[in-house]
Amino acid sequence: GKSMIINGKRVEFDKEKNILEVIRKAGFDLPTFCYHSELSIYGACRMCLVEEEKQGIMAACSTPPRDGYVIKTNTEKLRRQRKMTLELLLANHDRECTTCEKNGDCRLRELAYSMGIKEVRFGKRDRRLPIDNSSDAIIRDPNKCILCGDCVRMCEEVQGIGVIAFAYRGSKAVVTPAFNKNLKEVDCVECGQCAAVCPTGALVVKSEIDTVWKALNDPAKRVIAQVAPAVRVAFGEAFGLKPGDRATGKLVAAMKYLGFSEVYDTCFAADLTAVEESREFIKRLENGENLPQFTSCCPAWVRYVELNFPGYINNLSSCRSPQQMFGALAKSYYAENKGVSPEDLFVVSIMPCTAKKTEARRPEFATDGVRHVDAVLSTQEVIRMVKEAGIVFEDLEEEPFDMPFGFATGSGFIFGTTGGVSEAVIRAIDPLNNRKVEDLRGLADFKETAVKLGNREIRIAVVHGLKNAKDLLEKLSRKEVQYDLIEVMACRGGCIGGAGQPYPNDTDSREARSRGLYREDKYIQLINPMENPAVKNLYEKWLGHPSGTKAHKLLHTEYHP
Ligand code: HC0
Ligand code: SF4
Repeated sequence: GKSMIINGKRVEFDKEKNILEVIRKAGFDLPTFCYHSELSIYGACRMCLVEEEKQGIMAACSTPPRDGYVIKTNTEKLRRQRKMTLELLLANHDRECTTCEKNGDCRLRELAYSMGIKEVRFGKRDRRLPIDNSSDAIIRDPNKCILCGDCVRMCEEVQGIGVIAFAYRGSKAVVTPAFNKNLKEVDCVECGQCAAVCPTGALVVKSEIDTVWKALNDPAKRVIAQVAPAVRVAFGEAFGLKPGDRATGKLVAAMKYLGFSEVYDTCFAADLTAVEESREFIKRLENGENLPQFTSCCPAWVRYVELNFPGYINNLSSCRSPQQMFGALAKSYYAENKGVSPEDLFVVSIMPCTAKKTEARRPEFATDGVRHVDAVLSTQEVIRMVKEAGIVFEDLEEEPFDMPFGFATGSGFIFGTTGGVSEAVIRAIDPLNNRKVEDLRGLADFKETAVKLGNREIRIAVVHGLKNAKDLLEKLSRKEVQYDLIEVMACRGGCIGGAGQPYPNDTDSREARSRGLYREDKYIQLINPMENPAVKNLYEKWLGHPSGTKAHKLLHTEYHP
């Protein structure tokens, strides 16, 4: 086989696309800002420089491996060059680290420390660019941008959106939406993935922590929470657990200490969604209308269809997402039962997602001006609140979710990973197909399967990452493919890969988190959402029949181009 020598160590290589991958395989790390194995190679940050015996200095990310290379990664010359590059970046960077949202996770800060930068020898640039605060989900501060282009490539290559790009040249270069517009004025779907790859504080998730503290400290408010499926398998990463490890019980306990009166499970609402969505699907199959049915629980995907494929709006399931079904129930059924007025009830969602912040603000999800979901915190925001409150997470005694919205079947759990919503719908339609939907599991870009329903064959396609959704919709428009049900999640891996999850949000983490949710599913006796006793009880006591008049009023919605 082919091999090269890295820092004196011989390493074989085969399919590695560049030297950087071989170096990492050899057990050495190199600093990078602009390299992501899932994005195209840009080679601009110049941090991954290495020295080859004959070729001299080269960028490891953009050089293909070659048999016989003898490479050093940490010579004096390289150290000097890297430090210089870093200092130049720092000179142009707003260095108000203590008040920066990215403080704990900033790669620039981390590298400045590990490389021992004590002073920046170059003058600071004097221009201050305006901060873009227009989005409900992310804040863009160009003064902290180091022009690595990660966000640009993420938005274009993975999400197929392409609303942010490089503009101007030389010292005036910036990353910005076209024509210097702000994010609200362009077709951004607020998926947040640009912020998830940003190495600095140039793109960060918009925090609602202060709003939630205020409500928690307000004696007139009763504050309750719902926790999304994907949060439980990522939350523990901040407290020494591995991606995919279950943190549910301790998370509930921590939230009680934070002051939430009750903590409920969005997985319960996901079961409810699967019930409604499957009834809707059966109706559409009978009438032959609006097929294929598109899942609609991912708000970035819904926004994407509204903006880019308005002709397909009626294909979206009219079901509200589990987040909004929960919100609607909280402000009606729950409020009435507890004798709390909807204004005094403060509903907080804990989500892996940034687009959920936007969804919760959509005017259709409010009654008489009172929002159904009052605030949305990302997984990372709750991690920060737990740390700020001085709660020693590791030592907590596990607590269960509260009832009546605290019980879920396996279907509710797998909603949080790509393929899960379709699998839940199949379980609700045809329980005999249970556990026969392996084709829809896993993190492949595109998945499909066919299941028998009576004597009819139902074709299902599953994609995640909006670029993959775009490709599928284009094929659908050209009538090259035909499906009855299409599931789309905007983020790769589904919600487990949401932009609100802890870093790194890479392939390995996503795989482990996904396995974690299937493990939850495996260890619960009930997997058919139709059999959820708490859901059944709710229909009996309050909603009437699945897909009935009251269920429609509270649990369904309409979309707007
Ligand atoms: Fe998801 Fe959801 S599963 S979108 O992927 O459907 O964010 O985790 O909470 O609402 O349940 C996110 C995750 C949710 C919703 C649910 C759905
Ligand atoms: Fe692009 Fe998503 Fe970032 Fe908007 S939030 S700029 S759509 S990556």
